[in-house]
Amino acid sequence: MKTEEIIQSLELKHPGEPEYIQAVREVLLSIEDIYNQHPEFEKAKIIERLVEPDRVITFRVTWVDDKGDIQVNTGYRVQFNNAIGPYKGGLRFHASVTPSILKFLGFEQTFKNALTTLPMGGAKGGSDFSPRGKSQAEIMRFCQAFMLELWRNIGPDMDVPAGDIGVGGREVGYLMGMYKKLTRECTGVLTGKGLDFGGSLIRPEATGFGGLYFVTQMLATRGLTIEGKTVAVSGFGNVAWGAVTKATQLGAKVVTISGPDGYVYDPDGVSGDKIDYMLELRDSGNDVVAPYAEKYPRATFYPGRKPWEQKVDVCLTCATQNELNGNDAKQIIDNGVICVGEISNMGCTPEAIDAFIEHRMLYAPGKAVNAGGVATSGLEMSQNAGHISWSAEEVDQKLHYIMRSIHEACVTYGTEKDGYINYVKGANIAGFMKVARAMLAQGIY
Ligand code: 2IT
Repeated sequence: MKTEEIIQSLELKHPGEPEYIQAVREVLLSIEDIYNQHPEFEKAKIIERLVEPDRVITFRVTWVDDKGDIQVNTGYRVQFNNAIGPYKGGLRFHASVTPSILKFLGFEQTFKNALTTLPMGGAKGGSDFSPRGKSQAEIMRFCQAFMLELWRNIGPDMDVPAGDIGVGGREVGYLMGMYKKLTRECTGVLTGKGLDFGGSLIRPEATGFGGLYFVTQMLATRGLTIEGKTVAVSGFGNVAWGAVTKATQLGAKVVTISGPDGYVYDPDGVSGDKIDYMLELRDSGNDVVAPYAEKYPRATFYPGRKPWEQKVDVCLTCATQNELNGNDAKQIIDNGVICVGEISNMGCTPEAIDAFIEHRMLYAPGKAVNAGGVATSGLEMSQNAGHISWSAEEVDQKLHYIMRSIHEACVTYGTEKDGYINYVKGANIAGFMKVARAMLAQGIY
């Protein structure tokens, strides 16, 4: 495989899409060796077929704000690859959404979903709509307008969207209501639904919980446990909430959360009612964490800074892509951090990843660490298809099993000659092999 040639031709064809190219380059570099051992992959042009989405659907979303003014946004659904199952992946509503961001997310989702052990293909979608400062009624009208166009392109056995940044239970509810109205069908076409209408127990917690189950396994490879460790978490949304909840339950002390305005350091740990307060902050719609330090005066707010400067044992990215860069990685290494887990998608830049791997640190990428979220969405699909509902214990047990399987796959494919577990390589190869085999088996189409 000629990785750089493939990248160059992609860059020419899709100029100005750096996140997409970044995600593709990382995977291609990881799988180069194994790909070259399989001439049948090269012959079937697996890579050339895999790096392009099956299709990208773009549509205009028009809605009326509370002042009566007309607003126009752009909506997208990137159906990346359905070799192993129906397209599956979240919707992101954020001002930063571009085709590049959604293509990187859809590409990553394809491998992540392959790792979950469940039959799900990869997709992503969303809009440049910013929920910041919007009223509940505006959010509802936007979701309805978005679904008015999206519904023709999705289906419970075809493409099953869910939440991501800016899309939580409330938005999924509004989207589901409009989908039902349009199709007159009541199916599991979206996941992350409310518990009263087909949602799964544990789904809201699953990304963060799964992340902690994975990090626990990583620590165990070095004979360590999470109990008593200090943890820096970024973000303050659904993923951060699940991670803080589970870390605290397991006896760790989470000392930071962050927002676009900076981060707060809480020497007593973010625990008890402070964890619920995180969600209150998020639901306020202001997108800031500073008020935490006003409500809990022992905490300090550091405007415009990132939590990675704190001396802790474990760092967990729970906010967004490229939120931890090469400089942050240097600081983390200098601080003697034991483990870095990406719970956000592509949370670390390539420079940061290289530094961690060079230092033989415990580091694992989002497509392995955060796969518990989409895996539990897969469990929601199973329950919906069977018209049943599992107990929290049953879902949590399955989530445990899935995260253990992903960790084992990373160890199998990622262990290097010196015994170091390269989780990037492990996750990319394990995910790739499954998708590539499925594509080969189904011929050229
Ligand atoms: O990045 C992700 O895996 C998600 N946003 C969850 C996707 C899903 O379908 O539950």
